[in-house]
Amino acid sequence: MENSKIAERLEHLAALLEFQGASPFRLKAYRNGAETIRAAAASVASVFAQNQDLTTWPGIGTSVAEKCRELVETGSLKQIDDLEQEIPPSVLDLLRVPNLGPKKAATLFKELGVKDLEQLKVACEQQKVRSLKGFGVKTEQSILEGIRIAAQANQRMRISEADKMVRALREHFSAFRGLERFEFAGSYRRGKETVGDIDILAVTTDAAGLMDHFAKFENLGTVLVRGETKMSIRLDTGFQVDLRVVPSKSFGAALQYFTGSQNHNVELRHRAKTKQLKINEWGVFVIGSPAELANDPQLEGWVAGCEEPDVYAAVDLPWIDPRLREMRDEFAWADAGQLPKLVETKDIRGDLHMHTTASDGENSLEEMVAAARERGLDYIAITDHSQRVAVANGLNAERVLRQWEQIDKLNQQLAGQFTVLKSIECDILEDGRLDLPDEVLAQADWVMASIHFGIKQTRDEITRRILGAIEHPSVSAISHPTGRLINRREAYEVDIPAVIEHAAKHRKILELNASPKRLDLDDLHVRQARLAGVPIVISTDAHSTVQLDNLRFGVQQAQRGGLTAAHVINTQPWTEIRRWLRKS
Ligand code: DGT
Ligand code: CA
Ligand code: CA
Ligand code: ZN
Repeated sequence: MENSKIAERLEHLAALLEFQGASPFRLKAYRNGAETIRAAAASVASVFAQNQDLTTWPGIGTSVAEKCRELVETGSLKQIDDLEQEIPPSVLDLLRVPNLGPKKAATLFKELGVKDLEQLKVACEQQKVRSLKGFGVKTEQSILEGIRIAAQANQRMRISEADKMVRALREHFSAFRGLERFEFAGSYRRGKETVGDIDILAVTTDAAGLMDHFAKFENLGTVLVRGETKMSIRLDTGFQVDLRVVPSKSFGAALQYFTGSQNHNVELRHRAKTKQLKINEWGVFVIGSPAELANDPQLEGWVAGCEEPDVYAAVDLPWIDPRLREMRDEFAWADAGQLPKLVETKDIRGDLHMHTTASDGENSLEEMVAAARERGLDYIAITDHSQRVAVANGLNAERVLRQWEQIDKLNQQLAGQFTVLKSIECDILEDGRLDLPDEVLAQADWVMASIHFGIKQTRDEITRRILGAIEHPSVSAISHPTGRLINRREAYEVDIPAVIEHAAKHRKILELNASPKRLDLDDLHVRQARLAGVPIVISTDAHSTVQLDNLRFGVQQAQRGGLTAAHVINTQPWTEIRRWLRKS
């Protein structure tokens, strides 16, 4: 069982216990444990396999360690099974309604049989809630209002949604005169695949004016709070944006602080302490100095804070890219003077996954070629779906061979200016066979194999299918290896460490699908692939010309996995990739 799954189960257990009214202390133990495990470089399963002690990890006590052992050994937790006999998982959504604590939620469930947000809405509309003990007309009203927020709070913004909003905010704020500095912080700056809320930092001599301007943002829903230096709004989409106005001498420190991650910042502050320094959102201060006592950069004892690199320099560290600030490898790298030069979008030379009108794409082969050339790429692979994906008009052998003839002709016209690869996104069928005959696949330049059906199979079955595809001589890469759809569908059960190991052994490539709906592999898997020496291909899976621009989301995820250009195979010319594949 993977760390992310273990973490998710522990969090689920905490939620169930919270509903039962367990002590906050116990809940915190499980939640902290989950966080540690999710961020850990080593796998929990391997710790047990090597008979090591999990309680040596920070924040993991004996009871969390026991739960982890049970999860690894049995695949489930008896306590969760027992609790779910009484509490259906959907009931936990009730806790997301603002001001509806576990006690009231339990009453609604027990007295009215309310099992989810939808039923809660109906109960409120039928005025059944107001007559419960401890509730009233007012509570019923506020619950009704809170349901919409709760439904929204279920989800975090996908990075592409956040990106769109950030662009709009940037434009809006640029119209304000007197803005000295302005930057987005938080998980957005760290390039996370989903963003909980958007954090903005600003320096201005007119904070009140800036806040008035913020209140005129076109996508504003409501102003949540407004103070002297901080203002939070809810967007019309339900998501939150925090604005903080900071002194000029604190800008770098605040940017560092509010970029996070929290775990990264804890380590940074710890290092400062050993140097008799304190780092907070106001600056870097000598402990015990007048500046430190007053958090005032103007007083004696202020060390740094104007610029973010100064904050790191104060503790003898180089500036660390925000994409790496998840408390994984970054401090070890920095200490060794080995921070990687992360891959950038401009390093990418070709896109090896896209669809055309031949299957479920919106644009023709020629349009995709023109759009890719406009974007400065040197080559693309046309990977339409294979026949099994009938809903997407997948190609059978005959159609694919005809498409490849068309591509041959096109390449002749292109006369080496640009290369179109004969390719296919070939389904790995439910029984593990590939969806097209071997002799057809053997004629392709590049074959991506992927799973779209049989996604409910067991972990063993799905893993075996993928391992089998990796062994197939014509397969070049496995695309979207876990099948997750962000905010919509969990990954299918698959042993990714085994897939990575097998890819390493058979010299195959794994995809980092750059679609913001997928971003699959994720950053932690990408990191594992890097450690195993498996090349990553970052590709868009574009179903239209505009989606070719999604490359940057994939690049950002690769950066979070610590990849340099050398780890990403499509930073190479196509001839190099072909040579690498043929060596196998
Ligand atoms: P999100 O919004 O859930 O995607 O994640 P973040 O990382 O943007 O978290 P957010 O918006 O709550 O806070 C932004 C950063 O500010 C966070 O990464 C670390 C820092 N920060 C916020 N609140 C605290 C706090 O109470 N303690 C510490 N140490 N740091 C905090
Ligand atoms: Ca945030
Ligand atoms: Ca925030
Ligand atoms: Zn595709």
